[in-house]
Amino acid sequence: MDEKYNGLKIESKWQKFWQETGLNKTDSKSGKPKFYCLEMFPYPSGKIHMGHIRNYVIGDVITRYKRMRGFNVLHPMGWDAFGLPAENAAINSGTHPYKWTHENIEYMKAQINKIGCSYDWDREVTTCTPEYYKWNQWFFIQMLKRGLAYKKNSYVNWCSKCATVLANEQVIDTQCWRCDTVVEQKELEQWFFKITAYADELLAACDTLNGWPQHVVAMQRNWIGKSRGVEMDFPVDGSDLKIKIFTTRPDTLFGATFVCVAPIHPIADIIMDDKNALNDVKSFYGNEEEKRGVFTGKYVVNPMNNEKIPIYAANFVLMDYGTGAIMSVPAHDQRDFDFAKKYSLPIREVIVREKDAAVSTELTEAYEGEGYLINSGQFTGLDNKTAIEKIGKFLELASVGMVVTNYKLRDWGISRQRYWGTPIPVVYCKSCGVVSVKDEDLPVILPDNVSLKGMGGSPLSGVSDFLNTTCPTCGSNARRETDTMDTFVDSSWYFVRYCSEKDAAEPLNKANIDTFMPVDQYIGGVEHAVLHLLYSRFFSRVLRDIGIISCDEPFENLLTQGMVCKETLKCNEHGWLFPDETRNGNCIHCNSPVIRGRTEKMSKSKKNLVTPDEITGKYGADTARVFSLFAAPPEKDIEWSHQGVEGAYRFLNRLWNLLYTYADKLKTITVTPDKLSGKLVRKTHQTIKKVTGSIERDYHFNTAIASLMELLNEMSAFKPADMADYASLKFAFKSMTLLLSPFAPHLCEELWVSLGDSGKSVFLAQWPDFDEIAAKEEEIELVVQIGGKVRAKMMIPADSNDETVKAAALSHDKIRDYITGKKIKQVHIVKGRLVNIVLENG
Ligand code: ANZ
Ligand code: ZN
Repeated sequence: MDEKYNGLKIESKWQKFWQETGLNKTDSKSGKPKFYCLEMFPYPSGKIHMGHIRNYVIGDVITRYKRMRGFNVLHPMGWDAFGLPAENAAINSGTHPYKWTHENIEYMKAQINKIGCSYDWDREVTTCTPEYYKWNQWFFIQMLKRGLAYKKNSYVNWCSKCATVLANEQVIDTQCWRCDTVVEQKELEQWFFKITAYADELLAACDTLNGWPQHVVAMQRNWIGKSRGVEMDFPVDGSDLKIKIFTTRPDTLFGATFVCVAPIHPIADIIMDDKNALNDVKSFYGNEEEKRGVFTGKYVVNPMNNEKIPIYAANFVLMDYGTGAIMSVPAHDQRDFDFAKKYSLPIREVIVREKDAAVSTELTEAYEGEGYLINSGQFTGLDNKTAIEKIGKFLELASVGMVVTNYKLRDWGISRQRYWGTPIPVVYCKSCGVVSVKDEDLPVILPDNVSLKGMGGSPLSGVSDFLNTTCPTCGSNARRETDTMDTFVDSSWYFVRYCSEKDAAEPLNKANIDTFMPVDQYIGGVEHAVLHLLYSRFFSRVLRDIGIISCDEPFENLLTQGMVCKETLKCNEHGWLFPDETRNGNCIHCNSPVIRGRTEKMSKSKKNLVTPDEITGKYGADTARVFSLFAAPPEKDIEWSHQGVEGAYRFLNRLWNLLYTYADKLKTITVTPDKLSGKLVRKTHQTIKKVTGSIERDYHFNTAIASLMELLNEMSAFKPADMADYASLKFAFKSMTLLLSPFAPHLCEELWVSLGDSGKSVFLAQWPDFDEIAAKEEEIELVVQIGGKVRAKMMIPADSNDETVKAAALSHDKIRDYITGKKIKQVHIVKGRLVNIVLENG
């Protein structure tokens, strides 16, 4: 052991050691219970940021801890490697996406390895490789066979100047990212996955996601958005046309004072002559901030009361939900209320809070709550829940309506008119139509001789030797599909691929998958709380139905980690500033005072980024790890602070220095824990208990580290006098090293060697057990007096404070009898000896 702690020097050594000795590898056939620990894999953008680091370090601590607890842990890592940034880099700088991506992966992998994460790289997944995306294609074909993949028309963003389809990310404030042309909507035929076929199951299973943060489960439920309501026809006055509306509130039918259709509803064009006015509303379609509408000039008849009410085209009515048309009840729906106020339409109350209550003289807002019906013909007086059922039935009997269930969830559009993605494995044949590529011809390889100038439709349509092929069925000339898949497809099943090794003969071996799935602990950012998780839950069910996996839910437990934040600096003139753009509190460009801004998520644009290299390069990975784990529990945001990093670094140094002073002496001592006693031994047992508890209880690593810091204080204060003391100290050091090892793995390997009795990696050792009795506080005997007479004796923890001593004395069995019904004047405590209770009048 060197005299001075040097993180950099020891870290690369141990990282190499772990790789070479296969310590991070997972054996699919191990007899131990399995634990699958997974962090969301990164997009290889080129740089690892502190958010990644925090994510991986949390996963690594769990992994190392579980291994020491005897689990066979699967802890893999890979790359979500298809996607737009690589393609944009190609368009902008001419680097091929393949080259760009692979260089980034190499670089990032080195960065990840530098923080000492124990990944089994033999299972590395890179989604842009044919070995991987072959399976995207195979799943697609399976889904096509089952009617779970289909084509329909849908809109894409189109830049007429560049003559290209734009991804949503390439549309900036309604304009093309490259040429600022206003983006149009163009209708194209596209591929969809029928996630709606699983809507009910995905929703019902939300109740089983007990290991997820409940706000994330709520987001899943909302996104699926199941609602039961009524679809009913309103005949258009003076014509044969009908408008079908969807409502969840048929109980308010007597309060409908107008009907609204989406401006892009086909009927709007039919019934409305003033196209300019209609187009104006269309241009505000879906705009959440402003409600806009226009009277169409026509009326419908409310089939319930035969009342004639006007039809409006309104921007807030969406075409792809329900029927694209609604009945508007301003008294009981706030949006309708706002609309009615704006266009001076009548507002009629039909629900009141108390039975038979009078209507309000003037409503200032909609009443959306429960209540009783008024002004509602034969249904007047019913409570509204009953009325919903009765009116639903009534409408069905009268054949004007039907009770239906609607979902907000839409089928998943997976077609992308992009290059850097998985080719969709179908061909178009003049005689056979849409034909899937045969399994034995998979993968359909993404060609690399493509010109990426950012012009035209799908880049693949310009590659003639890709485009032109023969039909798998009839052999005549055919054309390949040139769309590629949404990259969310890649990330919807990568965790299944990890269950077998990279070069496995059977990449989706069922036995391997059944060994490891489901993921026991998934860790990632809350920004994926809806889509990625929902798509993965959907894919898992499809894979289950195909027979690939056996579980329903892919992720047993989910931890959404908080963000890494830092203070921002700003100059009125020069905007955000890097710390080194300031001097003595002033901007170096203009010398005006720097404004210390809010603490915000680290980002390049706010110039408050700290790179992992800065920290690992200066202090070493263990400091970076301990700081990021100590700053807050994993689910909370952490604020980056230089003092915090320094504090973590000091802690590790103190531990190192302390062991250095004792190392030679301790090396030769053997420890038999159950023969030891004393304050330090007790503290050690208590620390084992606390650290284990903090990890088991929601991974509260911050309190675990705090307990270790406390133990170190006690160890520093300890002055060993004899061999027994040295044995106690060694026990404390060994326990400290084991407990700290998931957090600061490199340092602890080094300490473990210096403690000297195994010569093996600390990670091959068992997690320490504590002894409940040994962990118990030392107790002392106190005399309890009443008015100076000894009445009882009691045992109490030696370092109890006065409050505790007083409470214990007053609640003592023997004392209670003397004091019940009496007033206590004073309680006098002589530390370590006695408690005297002085009673009033006594
Ligand atoms: C009349 C009514 C009265 C409504 C009332 C609400 C309150 P959820 O629960 O989300 O399914 N709606 C229906 N289709 C719509 C569309 N395409 N665009 C915009 N709004 C639409 O909401 C269903 C309610 O949202 C429906 O019930 C309808 O307004 C509106 F006191 O009908 B309701
Ligand atoms: Zn453009």
